[in-house]
Amino acid sequence: MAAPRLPGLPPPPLLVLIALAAAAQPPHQAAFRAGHGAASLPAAAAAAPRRRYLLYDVNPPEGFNLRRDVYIRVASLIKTLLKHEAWVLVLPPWGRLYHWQSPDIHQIRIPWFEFFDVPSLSKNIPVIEYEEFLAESGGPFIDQVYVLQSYAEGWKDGTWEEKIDERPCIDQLMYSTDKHKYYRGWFWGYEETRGMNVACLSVQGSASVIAPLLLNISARSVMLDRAENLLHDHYGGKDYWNTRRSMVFAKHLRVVGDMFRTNFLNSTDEKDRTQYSEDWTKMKVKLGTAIGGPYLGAHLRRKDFIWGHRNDVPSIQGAVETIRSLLKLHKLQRVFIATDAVAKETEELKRLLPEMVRFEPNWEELELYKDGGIAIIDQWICAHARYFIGTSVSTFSFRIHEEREILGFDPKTTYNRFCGDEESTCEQPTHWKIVY
Ligand SMILES: Nc1nc2c(ncn2[C@@H]2O[C@H](COP(=O)(O)OP(=O)(O)OP(=O)(O)O)[C@@H](O)[C@H]2O)c(=O)[nH]1
Ligand SMILES: [Mg+2]
Repeated sequence: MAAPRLPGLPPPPLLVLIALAAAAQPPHQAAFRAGHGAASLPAAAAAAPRRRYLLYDVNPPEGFNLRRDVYIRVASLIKTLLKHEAWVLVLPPWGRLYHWQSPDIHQIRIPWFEFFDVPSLSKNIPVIEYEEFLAESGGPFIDQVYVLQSYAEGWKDGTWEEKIDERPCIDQLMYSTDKHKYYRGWFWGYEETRGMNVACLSVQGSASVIAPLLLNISARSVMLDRAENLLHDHYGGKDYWNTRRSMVFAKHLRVVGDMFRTNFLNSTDEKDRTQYSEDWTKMKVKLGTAIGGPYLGAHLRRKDFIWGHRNDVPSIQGAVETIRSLLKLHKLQRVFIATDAVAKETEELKRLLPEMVRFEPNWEELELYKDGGIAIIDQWICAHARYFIGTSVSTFSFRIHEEREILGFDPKTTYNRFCGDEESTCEQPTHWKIVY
């Protein structure tokens, strides 16, 4: 079942545009326009224009920051679908992430608003939380689940082409049927959720390659599992950046980071010449405007990176030497360190670098913000430093680069990374310019 190519799709019919406009309005307004008294229908049903739902999930071992990248890819798919039909993206609840290992705190079924500002996301594409989907769509049922996979045979003749085909599942299916023939699976920790149909799709290409297929089937709710198999429609393009800029961190986390900057790093937006708008669509800061707080920001990715990237990740000692020389070069007294290092390593860090500053949550803060929130606070503080240095090929560091680009830092102060102790070339990260 080879899907037709996108350019062949018909233009969006008028009715669809009207439905789209209704979908973009606050639910109660849309209901009134549709001629219903709000009281005459259950609230959720009244709120629901006939829009279709796109859900997705990512390979379990993938971390928080790659997942943020996958969101950007899926958002561009939604933008393509919206040219033809009213679709909404259902935000996949966070949880059970490999790195989120703090014991005794509840870390599944976490809605997006705990980490991101959902109204900001909505200024880019229509989104709803999973629980809103449950209420609006009439229950924990997903009409069609597609598990994305690559092609068993790899690239044919070594030539790259974008394609998508329903194929037998290559890996063992992570869904099984219950006695009513419904499919059961992880579904972000929502046990009661059921899939009505599950199939595997081999895919090779950018996110929108799947659009024609989605527009051709009748399932109202479609979940793409293993969505990381989709590539970016246009990495670094305007759509990419619009989506990235819309991924504003939740305000409560930014506030905690800002308080920490003020109290421990002598850093405020005024002093640092940070131009910030709560409305990301109004932010377009000239590079070099922001000077950042009087501290060095360093992201030291440890754990699996120590053995996974043996050549380009420094020893603790090597990192401290680099930090010392950067402090001297930039005439800074303070260094803020974001790291996932284990206790033994942070003790060594403290011994070698007694003046370092870290955000160390107490148990209540950890329970409140969770591992994901603490990571965001770390990223936010690094994003406001006079000079930043990150870890080679860490998506955690990449997300800090982007944040600093949005804030308007001179690229020289952003695209830097630690070198491995024995590394000779030590290529520095690429500067990705925002396209507004
Ligand atoms: N609080 C905090 N957590 C961190 C830090 N560095 C890593 N982590 C945790 O470890 C996870 C890193 O995993 P990813 O988000 O996959 O990013 P990455 O592992 O650096 O990059 P890739 O695996 O290459 O995509 C984060 O989501 C955090 O949970 C840090 O400096 N501070
Ligand atoms: Mg990772």
